[in-house]
Amino acid sequence: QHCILIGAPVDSGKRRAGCLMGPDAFRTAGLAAALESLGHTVEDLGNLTPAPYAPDSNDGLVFARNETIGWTSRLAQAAEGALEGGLPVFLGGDHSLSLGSVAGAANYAAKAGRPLFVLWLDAHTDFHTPDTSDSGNLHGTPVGYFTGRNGFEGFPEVANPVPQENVCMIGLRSVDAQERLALEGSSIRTHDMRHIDENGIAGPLNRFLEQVAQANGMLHVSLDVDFLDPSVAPAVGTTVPGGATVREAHLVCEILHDSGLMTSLDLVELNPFLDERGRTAHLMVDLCASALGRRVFDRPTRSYQ
Ligand code: DIR
Ligand code: MN
Ligand code: MN
Ligand code: MN
Repeated sequence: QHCILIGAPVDSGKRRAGCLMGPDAFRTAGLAAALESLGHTVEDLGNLTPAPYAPDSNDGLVFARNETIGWTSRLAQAAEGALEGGLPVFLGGDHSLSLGSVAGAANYAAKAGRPLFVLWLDAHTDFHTPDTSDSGNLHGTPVGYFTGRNGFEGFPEVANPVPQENVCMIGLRSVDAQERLALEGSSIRTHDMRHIDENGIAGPLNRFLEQVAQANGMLHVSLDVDFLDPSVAPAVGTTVPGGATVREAHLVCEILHDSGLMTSLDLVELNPFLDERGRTAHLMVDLCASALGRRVFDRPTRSYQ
């Protein structure tokens, strides 16, 4: 495959800074070389900048709204364009980058006459709107945005909202009250950590992938660092104990590769400022490699401890 790395140093989606260093941490951890060693060609588009935006006053609850609007339009454009040429891998940046990456992928899918599906690997559901958010941090809103919820006035129009039944979330263990309410009335598929504990992670994933295959869908995968347990992935601002293990996460990625269905990928919320000697960055790179074909026996021997 032709992998297109797109640096998205988005740091406007929450107040704690650091995700802007994510793209270079992924590069330093050897992402391009890992993908090339699997036989892929890799093109690195460098880091994007947001479209021009009005300065943010930050006197209301919502943080850095205009900057996030600038990123959203730039990233939607970039996603739509890159999908013409290969498999875009967005190097975040915080999760607000997915307002743009998913909206752009949906525009591309609509042009191609195929439905878009989204796999959300996250401790959180990110189903807020700017009106329901308790934190005012827009990294909690991408799923709300690309499924077409109201409340995103001033953001680029979502031309092709992703149908709720095409969204599958795995890894959940931190859902705000307002998100829970909205999800109860939605057809988004949610799999919380208890479900994974009791049934394993492969079942719900395989059922979702069958649905994607049957519809000849495109599949955007959004991997938030906090999907992983903080004991193995500490470099994220919103750690939540009880997350996916290293093997659960690799299995998801290995199954994704075997399915051949993934058409775009976000690696988000890595905050290198909080990392321990690149440990989280390396794990994310290894997971990306698994999603692109690395098998257990191909893996370089590396200790995370
Ligand atoms: C929280 C945190 N639900 C919020 N969201 C995060 O700010 O709305 N998403 N960390 O990944
Ligand atoms: Mn998230
Ligand atoms: Mn999260
Ligand atoms: Mn392959």
